[in-house]
Amino acid sequence: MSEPASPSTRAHSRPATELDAIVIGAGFGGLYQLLCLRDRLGLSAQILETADGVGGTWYWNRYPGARCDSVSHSYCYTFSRELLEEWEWSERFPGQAEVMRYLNHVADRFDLRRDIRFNTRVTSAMYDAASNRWQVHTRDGHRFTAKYVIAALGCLSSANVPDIPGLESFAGEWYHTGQWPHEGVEFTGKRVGQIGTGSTGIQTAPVIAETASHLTVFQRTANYSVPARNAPLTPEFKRYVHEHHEEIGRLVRSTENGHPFEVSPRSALEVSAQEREKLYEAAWETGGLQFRATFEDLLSSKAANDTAAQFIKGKIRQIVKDPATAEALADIDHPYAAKRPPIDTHYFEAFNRDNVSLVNLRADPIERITPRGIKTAAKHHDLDIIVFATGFDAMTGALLKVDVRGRDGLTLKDAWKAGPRTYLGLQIAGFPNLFTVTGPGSPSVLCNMPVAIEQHVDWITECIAYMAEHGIERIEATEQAADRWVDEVNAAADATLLPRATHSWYLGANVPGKPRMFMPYAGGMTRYRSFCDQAAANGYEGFELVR
Ligand code: N01
Repeated sequence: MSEPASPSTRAHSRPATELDAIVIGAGFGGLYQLLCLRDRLGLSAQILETADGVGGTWYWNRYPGARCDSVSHSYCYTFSRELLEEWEWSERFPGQAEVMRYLNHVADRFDLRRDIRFNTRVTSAMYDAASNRWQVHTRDGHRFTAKYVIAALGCLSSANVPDIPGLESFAGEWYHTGQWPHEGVEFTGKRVGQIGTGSTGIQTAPVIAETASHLTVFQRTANYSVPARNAPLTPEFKRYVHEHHEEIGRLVRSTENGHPFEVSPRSALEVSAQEREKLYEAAWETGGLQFRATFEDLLSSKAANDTAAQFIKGKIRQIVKDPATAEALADIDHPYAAKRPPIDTHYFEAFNRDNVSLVNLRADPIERITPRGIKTAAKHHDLDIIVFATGFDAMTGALLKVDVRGRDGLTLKDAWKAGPRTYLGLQIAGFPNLFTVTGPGSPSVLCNMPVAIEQHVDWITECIAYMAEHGIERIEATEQAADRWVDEVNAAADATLLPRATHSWYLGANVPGKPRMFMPYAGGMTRYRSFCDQAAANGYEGFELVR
């Protein structure tokens, strides 16, 4: 998957396309950013997008069962009243196809396609100090120059295929869930092996099991999951949503994680065991990520968290009939929600099917992939298809695949050698006029993504407008501000149980050799937004502005 580090010679012979701004990526972030730059600020701007359509992560993650974990009425833009009024979601948790319909509708509704260049992979972005412009090169040999580059590549867009020996020898088919073929995969009558039991694996296993002759799930780390309880939206609920757009918008912007539910103010330890059980039962019946909000201290107190962990483990043991399988599924080694908590549709129930089995890799590790399947220490598993639900080189992987060079030739790879270092997740010291939408160091993946994205895009847009108004040509986060921000990001994470899941992708631990650093900002959206707003109100404090 390595990209050419420098533009082809062919590229030099073509004139560069000159723009005010280049946006990389046509997902939720890029689409809204283009609209703001072009239609609100009147700038010449283009999105460069690898895929042949809009959608970002939703374009690539078409695996069976792919569904949003945020409730539909909060998983949307709020910037346009008309858009809110004309769009109607059909299910509590929208499936991949419905989210794609929504994003395609947005692209058409705001006439965005004319400024999106599809099938265009950015290979390098280099800052030229003399002209104060970025030189952007694409794999197909085009050159662009722009004053601003806005990286909207998504937090979960660089697929992580583990380096398991023998993969190249496998005679069957194999797929990564994040690069799923558009024509789909036929599982009927096939022996399928699925590696990975994160949010993706937990969504896809029950669906694959419906048609595969056999599904073997290879689990390295057992995981919690709570039922999604997805369902079609009732006419009454649709009416409620249409009548309460403003209230819902206000709510998602006021909560710490951008979801339309409040976290209970109660501690799990201040109620009786009986009352606690009743509340967990009710939350289990309601389903969804809201389970996390049953008590205020689930992510700050290990003792409180243990009560939720024990409840879910108890549910797993109740649901899964085979005691050995139940034990392996319930043998979870980290606090509940310290890794991104999955929600599911009959995941644990799938293990009661005759055609589904579990391999506990902690007891029986993978040795290699063979032409016929997967060899673990204990036995050979014959397979026709291997599905890698093995996640992403999250938060930094996609941008680091681009050869980004800032001031004085500083490469992003060098700047982030010890882990991603940003100011507010919005800018990187040494990289003037480069902005990152939901970059590392911002709440991003700990928040309902469209809420985090709108906040970032609005901030970036206002910042660029301020620059134009004040004759400022260059903005760059200072080293001191970035240092302070890294301390804040670490302190925010350390105040929670999140870093205790030491194998989490939040820490970069899922990719061998990746520096370990807690990447998203765990201090909550309210606190985060006030840092951003304050910096702007103080004339972009923490940034160097050059006229
Ligand atoms: O990826 P993951 P994901 N051998 O990294 C295992 C978002 N999302 O695609 O835990 C064996 O969470 C790995 O094991 P371990 C959401 O934010 C959103 O599931 O490292 N196993 C783990 O079980 C989510 O958190 C939605 O020990 C290996 C799994 O693969 C994020 O995307 C839906 C392995 C990877 O889990 C990523 O979720 C889905 C190896 N070599 C996802 N390498 C919606 O809201 C990795 N694993 C729609």
